[in-house]
Amino acid sequence: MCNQTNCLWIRSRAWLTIITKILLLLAVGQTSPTMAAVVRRQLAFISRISSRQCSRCFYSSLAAPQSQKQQDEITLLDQSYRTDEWTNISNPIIDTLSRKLHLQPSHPVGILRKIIEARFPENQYTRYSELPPVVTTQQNFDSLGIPADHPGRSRTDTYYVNANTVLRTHTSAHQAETFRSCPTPGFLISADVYRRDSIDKSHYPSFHQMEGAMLWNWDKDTAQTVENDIAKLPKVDLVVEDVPAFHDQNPKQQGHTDEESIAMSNHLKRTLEGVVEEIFGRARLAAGNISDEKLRVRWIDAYFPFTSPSYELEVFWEGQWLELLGCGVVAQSVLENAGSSFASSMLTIGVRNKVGWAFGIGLDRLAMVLFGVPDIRLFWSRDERFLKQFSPGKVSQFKPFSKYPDCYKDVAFWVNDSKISAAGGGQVSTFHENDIMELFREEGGDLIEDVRLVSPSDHI
Ligand code: FA5
Ligand code: MG
Repeated sequence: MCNQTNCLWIRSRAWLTIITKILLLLAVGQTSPTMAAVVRRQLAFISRISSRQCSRCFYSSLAAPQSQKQQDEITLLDQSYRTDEWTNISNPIIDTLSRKLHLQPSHPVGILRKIIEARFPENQYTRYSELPPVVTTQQNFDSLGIPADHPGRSRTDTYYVNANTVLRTHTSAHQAETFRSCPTPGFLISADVYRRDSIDKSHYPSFHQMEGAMLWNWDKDTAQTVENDIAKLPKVDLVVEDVPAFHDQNPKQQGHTDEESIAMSNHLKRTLEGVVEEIFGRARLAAGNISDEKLRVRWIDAYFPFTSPSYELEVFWEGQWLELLGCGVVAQSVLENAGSSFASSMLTIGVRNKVGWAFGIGLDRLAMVLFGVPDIRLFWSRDERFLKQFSPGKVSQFKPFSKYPDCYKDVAFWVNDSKISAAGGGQVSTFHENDIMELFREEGGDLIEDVRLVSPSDHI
């Protein structure tokens, strides 16, 4: 029986058992070469999990880690931050902060960044790729009009350094400051971003995005100016399923004329179609696919609090639709408020008399397609057999260097009885599956491919 005074389960009345299925990846990229070593590592991991003094403490220790609770500071990239009850950053995440894969010229994510950047003329789009990942909640959420009760702000979805500071969850966190300070009409921001999420072959809690944006002066000629700029874009040869520029469910903004909204949406869409054609053309070549069938893409209406109208772009690849990016016409409120938190909290300078578009594209899943990498976690490998396969500016197909069959383990343990919710809504003590994912990742690292809740039961 656990006798720790801070153990949550002692105070709780009803109990729930969760049987969790762990898929241990016997791994491509793993350094120990023999099956025996792999199995030994798995068993050691399982026994570490099951030999904990009190399995109920899993949750309590995750919600308020002992080490972090006792210390009131956390060090991230050589800088100390005050911690509080919102702090939920685990050690594996701290380890990834310094990796900066998008800056490595021989890494697939870095190579892809360069390929995309090359599509955007340097004199029109300033590049930013070293903005630090620790940002304020003002930058990550408030500057973009993301409301206080948005599920993405909850502790179960976002890594909090403390109540006011997070690891950026998207590159849009830098939109406002960059709109203010950028010397060219457009910019590209590439960066590592962090989200608490489930673990599988295409999800990793750290990944990379590239943000792009373009602004025009807002005056009576804007629509015509944008139309002229569309005519200068390189022509693309794709099969495109489009949606109307705007309609009631995906409206233009008050103040924008129909012509302005349509012109900006078209400039945005044609620009991004060019990027996709380039990337997937290279992916086909690298994979030796010489079919002359045209690539299919489709635009879908979307919603983001900081753009309107908003869209997502998907590409049809290997038999399924793959989501690539979110984008839209920048909300005037974002531009008006841009810079308020940086100049002075009392002063809002804003970006006046400008209109434009923005997009955010995920780099990791695209790099998986481009380089034929089957698992997103391979990007974090430090194994030379992975890293040595790639060279700057070159798109090559990944060659698997070691493969073992998957191995499943079932683990049952007790947790606090509180609801198992999809999103915690910002509550500090609400249980969430992501907490368990984090726990397993902290113990087992990248050896664990997938953790799944198989059966919740309260009959034990
Ligand atoms: C955003 O992050 C918005 N900031 C995008 C945006 C920017 C919209 C500017 C409007 C204007 P979303 O959460 O959908 O949106 O992520 C954008 C892209 O990042 C996705 O399309 C996907 O390619 C990638 N992405 C999202 N989550 C993950 C993940 N867990 N792992 C890998 N890639 C991801
Ligand atoms: Mg999305």
